[in-house]
Amino acid sequence: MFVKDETQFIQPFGVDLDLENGIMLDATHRLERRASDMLGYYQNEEALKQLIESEGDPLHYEVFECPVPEEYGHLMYCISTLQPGRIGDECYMTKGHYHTVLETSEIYLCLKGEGFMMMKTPEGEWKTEKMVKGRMVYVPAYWAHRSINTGDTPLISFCVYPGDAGHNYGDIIEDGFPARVFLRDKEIIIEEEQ
Ligand code: S6P
Ligand code: ZN
Repeated sequence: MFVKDETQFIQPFGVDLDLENGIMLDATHRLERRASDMLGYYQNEEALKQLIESEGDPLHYEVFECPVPEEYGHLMYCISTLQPGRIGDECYMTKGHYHTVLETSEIYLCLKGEGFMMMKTPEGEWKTEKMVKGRMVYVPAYWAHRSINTGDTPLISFCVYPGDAGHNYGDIIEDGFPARVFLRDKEIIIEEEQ
């Protein structure tokens, strides 16, 4: 048999995407992150708590996925839709993660909106790449990544990454990223952490 143990044999399939609204129509998994899931991530925790109280814990971002074996040889893919807004004056962002298998990369194709991909290595080197409709960002192996929405519409991306990559959030909760993105007087400011 030509099939190897570490990679299941599955049938080919197609998926319909609503590129305008950032929805994967046949998605079987929809992961939702609300404002309360972001406690501990923003500089101004008080502003986040106020938002949760005054607006009833609004949606922050969502990820649509289809089930593909999470193993070597397969490709995971998803649509990630990050709402626009500010916590204090810090732009809405995703939690951010390393891949559990550090030596795995990812492609983000921005379908709508604008913002940045913030990336960092375990050694503290960091980099931002502009995300805007039609631009693709290559997140290389070893780089943790977080999307940040600097616009006033949802930031929608299509992502593809190796099936066995996995997600490591713990290291980001502990160390954060070396820089944050703010919008002050309509100006985007990328500020390094002290
Ligand atoms: C997975 C990929 C995306 C993110 C999604 C949510 O490797 O990078 O699907 O999971 O954008 O972001 P986060 O930081 O909460 O995982
Ligand atoms: Zn990833």
